[in-house]
Amino acid sequence: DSDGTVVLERRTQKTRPPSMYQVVMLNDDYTPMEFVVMVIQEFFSKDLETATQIMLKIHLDGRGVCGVYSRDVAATKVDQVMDAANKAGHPLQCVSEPVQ
Ligand code: NFA
Repeated sequence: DSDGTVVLERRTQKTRPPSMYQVVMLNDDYTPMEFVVMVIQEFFSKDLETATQIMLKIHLDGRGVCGVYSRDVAATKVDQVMDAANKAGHPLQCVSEPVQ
């Protein structure tokens, strides 16, 4: 254009980074069910009944969503869960992934 710079037309929609992330907990054979329920209550603000349902879903299906948050908050939740599990000596694993 007038100052000689090149301007490329964007013909496709600009891709935005995902805004929401689900915190997914994974099953293992060793972490006590009571510990998982406690962690879900404490870090995901669930009552005992809801936390128990989520824990059983993870136990039966291999994984389960504990909550959906912004990227930063989801990452903090993962850190909190992994910290608590490590300190208690349990192999519990937790990851965050973008909501499709
Ligand atoms: N599978 C574990 C057990 O039988 C319980 C568990 C549930 C672990 C959910 C991790 C996540 N003690």
